[in-house]
Amino acid sequence: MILYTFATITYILKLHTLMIMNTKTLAVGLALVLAGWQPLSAQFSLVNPVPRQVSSAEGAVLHEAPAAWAVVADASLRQSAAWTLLQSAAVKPDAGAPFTLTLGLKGQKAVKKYAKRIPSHAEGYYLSVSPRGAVVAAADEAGLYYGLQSLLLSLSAGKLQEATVTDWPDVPFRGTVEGFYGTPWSHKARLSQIEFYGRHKMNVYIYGPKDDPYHRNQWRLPYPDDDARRIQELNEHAKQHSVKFYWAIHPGVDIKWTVEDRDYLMAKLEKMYALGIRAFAVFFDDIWGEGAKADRQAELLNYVDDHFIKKYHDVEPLILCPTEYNRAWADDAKGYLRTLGRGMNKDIHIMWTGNTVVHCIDRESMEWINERIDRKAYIWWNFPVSDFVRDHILLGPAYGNDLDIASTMSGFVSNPMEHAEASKISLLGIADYCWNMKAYDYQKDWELGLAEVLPGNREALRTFALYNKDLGPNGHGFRREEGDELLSLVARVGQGEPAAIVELRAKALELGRAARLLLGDKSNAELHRELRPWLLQGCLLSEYGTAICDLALASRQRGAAAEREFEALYKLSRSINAQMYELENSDVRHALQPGIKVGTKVLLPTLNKLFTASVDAYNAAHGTALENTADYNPFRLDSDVPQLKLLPVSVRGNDVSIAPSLEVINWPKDAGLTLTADRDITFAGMDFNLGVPGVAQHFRLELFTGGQWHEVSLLHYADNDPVIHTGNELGGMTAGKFRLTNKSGRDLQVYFRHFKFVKQ
Ligand code: LOG
Repeated sequence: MILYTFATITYILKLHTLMIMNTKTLAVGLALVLAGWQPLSAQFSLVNPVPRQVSSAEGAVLHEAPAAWAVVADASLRQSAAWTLLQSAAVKPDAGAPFTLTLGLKGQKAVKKYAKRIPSHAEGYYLSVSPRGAVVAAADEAGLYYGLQSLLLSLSAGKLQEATVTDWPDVPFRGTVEGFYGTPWSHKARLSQIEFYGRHKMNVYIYGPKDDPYHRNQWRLPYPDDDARRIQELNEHAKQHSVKFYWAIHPGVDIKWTVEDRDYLMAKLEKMYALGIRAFAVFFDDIWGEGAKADRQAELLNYVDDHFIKKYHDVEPLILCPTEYNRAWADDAKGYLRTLGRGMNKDIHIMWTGNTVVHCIDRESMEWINERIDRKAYIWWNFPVSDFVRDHILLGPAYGNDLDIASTMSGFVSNPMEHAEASKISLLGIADYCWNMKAYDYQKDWELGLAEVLPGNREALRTFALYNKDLGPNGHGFRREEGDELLSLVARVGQGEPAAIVELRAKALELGRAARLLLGDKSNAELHRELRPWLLQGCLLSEYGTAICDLALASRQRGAAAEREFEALYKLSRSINAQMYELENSDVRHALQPGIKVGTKVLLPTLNKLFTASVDAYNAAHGTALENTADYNPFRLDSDVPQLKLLPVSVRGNDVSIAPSLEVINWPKDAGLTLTADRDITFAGMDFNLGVPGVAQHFRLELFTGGQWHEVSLLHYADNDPVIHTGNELGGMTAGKFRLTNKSGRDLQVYFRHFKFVKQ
């Protein structure tokens, strides 16, 4: 027997191919590679997450996969998720079949012979496959489920590979937290997610959508019957797929540290227990004030742990999402994190999003947090969540987390997009990352993710996804690679090379074809529904691109015909641009964060630049004054409030808005935000919402006009209304900039729910 991992196999394969190529016997060599090497790894290379260790007999050949098997297993396993999985397998059970499938847990008779080979890790399994039969011997029921899954995947191409596999996960808790703001997932989407997690060896789904009232704003109230029934069904479904269903409660918004509120919380948890839920989390994110006190939170969580979690013997360890859930907000002097670390029972997990709210995770930051909370942090990774950039859809791969930090964390869950189906593209990678970090290959997993959600048109989806990876400018400053494959082409376009413009045109065309094709593909109806607004925008962007490339080429021609052509293309480009803008403002937009954006990192800016350059060239040659701006934003935001300074400013007609933020804003005393225009504007009105009734008195709004700052009064519509406006005072005033300052003399905590002004 030889033992090697997949990395070694691939390496050997490459070496082999290279040697063969050197001797110039390519054809023979390739045949050898196919016949001699590839089959050895072929069937188990179908298994994802990549198993930790696979060994295969030297010279082994592939066999036909069995059509039926005689199953040997302890009767107690009939209740297990593995058993349910077995029922759905293509290979059918048949007591008389010559091929046997032996299943068992450590200590069970059926797998006694293999006891020593079972990994001593939770969820681990040992799998051996021979032409006569297969054995899955596992550390526990989850391991059995995963081992069986690996076996089924290896058989999925109809071939059987002789091999033994030893496998277990890197991270104990792997999965997702439905923890975003916005429309919660549908019941159907959740059922489908849970199946997906089971298939990809994720074992956690934390239910915590910010906009489920019974999770957050009305946490004291029990679920209405229909909702309760659905949650029950999700929990059952999760069990069948070896996924732990966590139900999370978010009481921090208005909790009082009284016995009465504690009892409300306990009563709600007991109700959920009665529904069958056996895993719980308590969230205190995005709040301030009373609810944010570390000692109180620790006391409450310990109470829940001692009097609820431990009262039962079948409940998973409790999870807390703290208020200071990232390093940028952690104030060592106040000691919030250390208070939790010291004061909270050691079996309670503490969630952590990394150095900032949205950030990749590295070793140094894990050491930093673990030391403070005196336990291994449970990662809440804010990717691919898009609730703060709802104009983008994120179809790129999951990359950027260190690959040597498995042992530093207790769990890793991703917070996905409200677009459940589209989220699967990156979730597939996250599942693999958590299972076997060292073997993680995000690019490979991205391809697998695309194929999984749309097998029939994966190429088109891939092309489309190339333009939907980055988030665009955002308050968290979190960006993703998009369009790197275009950069050398873009440089050539910048040099004015006509061949490059032709190539860019082809790229735009290719995007349009992909988007158009996908618009007609409803094989994954949910994915189609989620992508539709961006597909429509992709079609327009493609038309815009081809028009601008044609325009750029026409601008180089001389003569009356070329001039007519240029002017026609000019009109066309502007018309498409206007349609893109209209689409962004059509009924598919989101009220708080309007817009539907595609290709914003490289393609769109390149096209806009090419448009401007071509129009400038034309104007210079013809003495015309055609408007040359394609995408122009006259406003710049500056702020010494760290959480505000990166927020993008958008202009729609006469409306100018600063993007909202979802988190609590720590607004230092005397700090402010300044919005500068590149010319004077006349104001019609302004309103903004800092989430706190009465807070207007603590802020000063000033306009810079006539060389000095001019104060404008701020008012609330009503005592209990947080919205702030400028009454009649602002209308008609002209200024080049304004600033809003915290004049209260102390640091303030507010939200930044919306900020808008209208110009005349
Ligand atoms: C929220 C989360 C939201 C995410 C991204 C945590 C712990 N809480 O700023 O609900 O989806 O950021 O916007 C958060 O991340 N607050």
